[in-house]
Amino acid sequence: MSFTLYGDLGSGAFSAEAALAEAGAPYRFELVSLEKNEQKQPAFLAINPSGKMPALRLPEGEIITESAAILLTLADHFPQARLLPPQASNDRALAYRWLAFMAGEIYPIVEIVDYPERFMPEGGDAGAMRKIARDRIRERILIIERMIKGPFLLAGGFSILDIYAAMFTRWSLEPDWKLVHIPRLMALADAVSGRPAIAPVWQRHFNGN
Ligand SMILES: N[C@@H](CCC(=O)N[C@@H](CS)C(=O)NCC(=O)O)C(=O)O
Repeated sequence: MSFTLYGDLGSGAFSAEAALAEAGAPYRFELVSLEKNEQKQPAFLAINPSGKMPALRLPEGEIITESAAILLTLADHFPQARLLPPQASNDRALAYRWLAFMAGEIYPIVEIVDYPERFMPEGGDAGAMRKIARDRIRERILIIERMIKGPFLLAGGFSILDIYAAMFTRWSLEPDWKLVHIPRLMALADAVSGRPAIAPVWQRHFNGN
């Protein structure tokens, strides 16, 4: 029995697919085109009423949405893949902390960058709104940058946190800014994208960038 992942390339579906690949899980990728706005069509709204990707259908049939919930679910399903540190460890608590931070404090602002018109009155200045959103994302990404001590976010090594953090380095940030301000996060993204199981997934989603 296999998982079905719904999403587009270059979207949050990357994080779910990278975790599936890292766990060696059987899955099928069902393309939902952002360009064609398919996430807002009835077929996909029946899967996720909020019209957002990724969505993951478990082998048992249940649908899970919200990228952080998907990553945690996959870590539970595949304990041998060690996608999370041991239960009740210090690192496990930190994993929850930073996963919640990225999901709650950074990811929602990506929607403002992508669709500023959703957040302002008609005729408003979308460019100005997008700029403010980008500034907030940069501030919050810098918080992640500062807490990286080793190659990965947690002292104990690679986890789903790294997959998630690496994904945010591909969105909304200018190349020059990234080089100067988030060298540790960029090195972390290189380490994630170079993992044997994730490398082909990264290539498909981000064309190797
Ligand atoms: N809370 C959701 C946010 C997902 C999200 O915003 N996904 C984007 C793609 S990266 C999306 O589907 N955007 C389409 C839209 O908002 O219309 C999660 O964590 O998975």
